[in-house]
Amino acid sequence: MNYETVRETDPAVADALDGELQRQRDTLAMIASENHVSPAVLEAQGSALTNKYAEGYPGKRYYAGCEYADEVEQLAIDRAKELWGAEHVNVQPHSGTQANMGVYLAMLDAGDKILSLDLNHGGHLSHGHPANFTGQLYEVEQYVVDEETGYIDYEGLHAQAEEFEPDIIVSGYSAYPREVDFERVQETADAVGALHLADIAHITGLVAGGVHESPVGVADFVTGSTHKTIRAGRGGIIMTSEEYADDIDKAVFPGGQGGPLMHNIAGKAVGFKEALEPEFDDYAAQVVENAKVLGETLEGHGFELVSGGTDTHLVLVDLRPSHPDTTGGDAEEALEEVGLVLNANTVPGETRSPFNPSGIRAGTPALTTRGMGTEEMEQVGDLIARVVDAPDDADVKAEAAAEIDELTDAFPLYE
Ligand code: DSN
Repeated sequence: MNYETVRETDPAVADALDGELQRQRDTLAMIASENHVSPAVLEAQGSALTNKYAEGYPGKRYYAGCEYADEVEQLAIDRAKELWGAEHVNVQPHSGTQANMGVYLAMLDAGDKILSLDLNHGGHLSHGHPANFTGQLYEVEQYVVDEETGYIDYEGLHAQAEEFEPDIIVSGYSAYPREVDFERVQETADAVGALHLADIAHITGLVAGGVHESPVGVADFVTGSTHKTIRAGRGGIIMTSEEYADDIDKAVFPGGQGGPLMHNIAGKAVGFKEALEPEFDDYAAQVVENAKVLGETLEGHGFELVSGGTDTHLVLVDLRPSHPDTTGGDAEEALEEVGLVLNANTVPGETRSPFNPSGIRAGTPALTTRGMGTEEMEQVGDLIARVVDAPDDADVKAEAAAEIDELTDAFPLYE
């Protein structure tokens, strides 16, 4: 892989592209929302479809020349239906947030009520944060996890829903390590006459791979992004029943977006085809197994995991009990210096600021894509512990960096 053609036109951008490729090759990508897509997905995303305007949907476009755009979008839709078992799929949202926006625009009026998980407890900006359009347009109340157990407080959610009477309840999270009980949220939604949006952005691949309960056919709307655990082209997706199909399609286009990013939709189609292969189920199972071993290794070194473990692709570490003087930002920075990239994250009962919170979030999707297994997760867990225990020790960091070089060489990326 090289950027020779870009270099002829624009050496500055080519340098940055080369730098990013090398960065990904030489580091351990443990931001839980990231992954490494296949060369086929990359090629599709870099295709001539980027030039095409195709407002509308397959067979009903506002422009001529859409025969190949139609073909690609229909393939993406059909494959998504097969992967997740949805009745209706819209693959045009530019991102997971745009997918959520499609649902809100379709179903809510300004001032309507959203009940969603607090961002500090693992929620997402697009679920009603005051700095996001959702917090500005709608009336939002947030539920929490039980701070003792780290699990969603489903009873508290139910009681809050009875009191607040939301128009929509949002489940599905961005920093929640446990399996979500979508049926239980649905029972609450039914009891209070609310719609239910399950945002599975982080766990699309785990659901498709059969290692996490599916909300499809349970919740009214299922949204997600398509480049995280599912490892397809970058963007968003909405799944729903025939009942809401027209409302959703109109809310995405022309409601919230113009021309679809057809090159990204091609990347979605290719990634979905890859995910339909039986090997993808093995991949999804390995992602979860790797996260479990990573978590157990960290616990063995005295770290405290929110909820005491994980059922998913990520672990959330509360540094306060084991490292009271180390912030999530300190840990993130020291680990990045040695070549391990994860993110500082808020934790339930957060006592610091969101800019430098008390936790770190680490995910296994990208390392699993590189072929790493449980043995490597033990090594990575040991490495994290050594660096976070001594973030200012140059010898410890030099040794950790050398170990990461060996690991990344042993599991090469985009050769
Ligand atoms: N930025 C993503 C994450 O890291 O969870 C969510 O959009």
